[in-house]
Amino acid sequence: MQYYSSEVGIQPTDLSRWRLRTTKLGAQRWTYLPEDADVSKDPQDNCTKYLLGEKFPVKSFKQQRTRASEVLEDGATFFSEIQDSKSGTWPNQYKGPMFMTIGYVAAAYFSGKEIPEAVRQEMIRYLVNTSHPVDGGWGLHEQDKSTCFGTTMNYVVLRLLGLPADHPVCVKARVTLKKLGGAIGCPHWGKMWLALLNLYSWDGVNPAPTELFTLPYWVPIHPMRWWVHTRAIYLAAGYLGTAKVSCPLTPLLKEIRSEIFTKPFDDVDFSHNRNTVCGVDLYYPHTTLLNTLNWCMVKYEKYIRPRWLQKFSNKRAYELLLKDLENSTYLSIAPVSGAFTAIVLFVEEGIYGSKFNKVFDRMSEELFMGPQGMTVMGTNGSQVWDAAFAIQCLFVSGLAGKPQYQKTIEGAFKFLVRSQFDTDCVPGSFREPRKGSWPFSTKEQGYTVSDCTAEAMKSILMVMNSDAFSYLHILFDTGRLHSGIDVLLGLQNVGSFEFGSFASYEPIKATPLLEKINPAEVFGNIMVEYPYVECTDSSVLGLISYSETEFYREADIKRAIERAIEYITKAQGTDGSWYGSWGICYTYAGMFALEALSHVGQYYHNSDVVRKGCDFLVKRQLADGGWGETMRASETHTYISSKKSLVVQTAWVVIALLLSKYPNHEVIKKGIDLIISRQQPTGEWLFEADEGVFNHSCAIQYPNYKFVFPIKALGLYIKKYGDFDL
Ligand code: LAN
Repeated sequence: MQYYSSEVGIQPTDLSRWRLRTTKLGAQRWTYLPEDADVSKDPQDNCTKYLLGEKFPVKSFKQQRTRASEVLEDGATFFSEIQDSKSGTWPNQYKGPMFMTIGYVAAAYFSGKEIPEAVRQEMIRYLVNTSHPVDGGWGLHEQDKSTCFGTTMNYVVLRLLGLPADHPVCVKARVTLKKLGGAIGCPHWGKMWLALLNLYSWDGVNPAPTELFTLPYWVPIHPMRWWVHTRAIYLAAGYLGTAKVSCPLTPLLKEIRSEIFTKPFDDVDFSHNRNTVCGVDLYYPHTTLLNTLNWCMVKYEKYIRPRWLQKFSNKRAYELLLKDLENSTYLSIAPVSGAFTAIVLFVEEGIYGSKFNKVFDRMSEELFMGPQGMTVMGTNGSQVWDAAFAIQCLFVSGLAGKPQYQKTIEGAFKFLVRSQFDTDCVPGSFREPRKGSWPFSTKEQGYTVSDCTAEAMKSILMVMNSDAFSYLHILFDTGRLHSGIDVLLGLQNVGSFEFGSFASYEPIKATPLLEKINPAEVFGNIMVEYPYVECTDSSVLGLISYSETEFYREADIKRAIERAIEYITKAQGTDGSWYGSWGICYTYAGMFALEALSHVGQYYHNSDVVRKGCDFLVKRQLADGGWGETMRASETHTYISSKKSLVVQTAWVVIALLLSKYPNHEVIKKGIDLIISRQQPTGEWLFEADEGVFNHSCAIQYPNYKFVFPIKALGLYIKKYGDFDL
């Protein structure tokens, strides 16, 4: 495939030299073999080839498939082929957000750490390939319109990585940036990165004082009650803003200063532009309350704050940050907080600091290669989440017993077993018990997620209850699930407004009114935890699957399921829909909700909720027989159909309808036909559009969804209606 980068003279590295190294715990690291290495001694495996967009001999390749069951098996075979044999996971370029790479590059530049040449080259290539085809800018996420945030950050990244200002890509991006009003319109995080890089004055950045972290925990707005991501970001960024650190001005930074504003740097009135955010970027405008607080904070920092207090509160923030690093084996929860944290450690310890070096080193696990180049991902991967769905789709579709998938399931199962948390967090880190639960990516990352725990538990139980895998039963004792159940039950919300629901990482600990001081400007719902219908659905499914074969806290589990079902019912819109917060959008949440309801005996024929839920989806079937939703649906909270159906969303709806026992076979069959028609001769399905979302405004790709959900949909269909000729 021809990429834009080659048109503008940006050459790829030698792709045959890239290797993906993984560990048993799922860490992923791309390495580039040196020029003198003998490449043939260390051949690329299928997983790596696939991830680089290269061909490999495919077992399932057939000239012509004649039966639906062949479609199913070939899809599953291809998927098995791209499993990483060492870890048992399905590594993928978990990309989309366009504000992650700045963190890695800024941390490297700030500290003087070298970025390996091949990485540098591929990062440039990725950014060039994802620049907007018309105006050359970048948005909040890959498919977004150009925004001030995206364009400023990625322009600065390109320049720091060495692309000259007169390169056509930079020239084009600069025109767009100026049209957007220049870097002055960046949202809060953008301004912070710029200030750290000495490309902006801290006077123009709204304060994030670390004094907040010194408050007693009973204060209802204490930051350790916020959403785990937001508090991790503001812990590190708050430290840096409170200390007002900036890297020394270099000739390159001086040049960039002169390129990103609409007037000379010295003429920019920073302090009067603290609240300036480019209109195109703004998703979540400031409230008057936030503006007032910011005004007060600025005065406080300038005239009132004693030096000792500033030092004291930063010391407190640093202590908390070190605890977080201990809990996350120096990964931090995700790349944004990780990069701010790396700079904090550099400031504290200097270039030879052992903690700084550990954090910087682990940042490499967030870098991921792909056909368009290399980028920093949304997290250090999606290992546990994907492995859990992989096991489930093979079991549900009746393929688990077949010998050709045995190794696949075994690998994924062993990975899940290894990934269960076996320690709690260090005392004083304001974290919930985590022992027994599971994360989204890896055990080393350290953060429990409700639905990941439930889905992992469900998958482990599938294997543990299967005779075909009895040889694996020695590896796990279901008693180990007791503590997982304890964690999961503890995550259920008990407040009156969100009663019975599950949030993402923790139970809700503060009021959503805190959103009134959400300073991020480009994201909604980031301040606190919220009840999420998908997390609640998965949790119900995990608890039900557990209670079918295990006996522990039976009454508590029963009550938790009842309460959760009540919540799911209440969360349904009057039109029968459920809004999806982590996938796009109503089709995603609809599938999870209807699956959960089906497991408590609610189907189309006996439940109004299910009937309405199915009818909502069926009404949106497209002429080609499938379903498709765009990112606009997540942003605007209204179902917005794509023109052409998408395989993943079609699979979600088909699964929902099948599990709900939707009576009209025609409707379902058309969806199945669409899924079949999109399968490639290799057995794979191709990327069509972003499947995931977060904070209402940022799209993110889940590359394994195009396998696990079509496989599950086809398998369920064949089980119910039988195999058929194509
Ligand atoms: C994720 C990815 C997975 C996702 C699910 C498991 C699918 C969900 O059901 C629960 C929430 C969770 C774990 C989740 C939370 C937010 C994440 C970590 C992400 C969407 C991936 C990237 C995102 C993170 C917050 C990005 C940093 C940006 C901020 C706005 C703080």
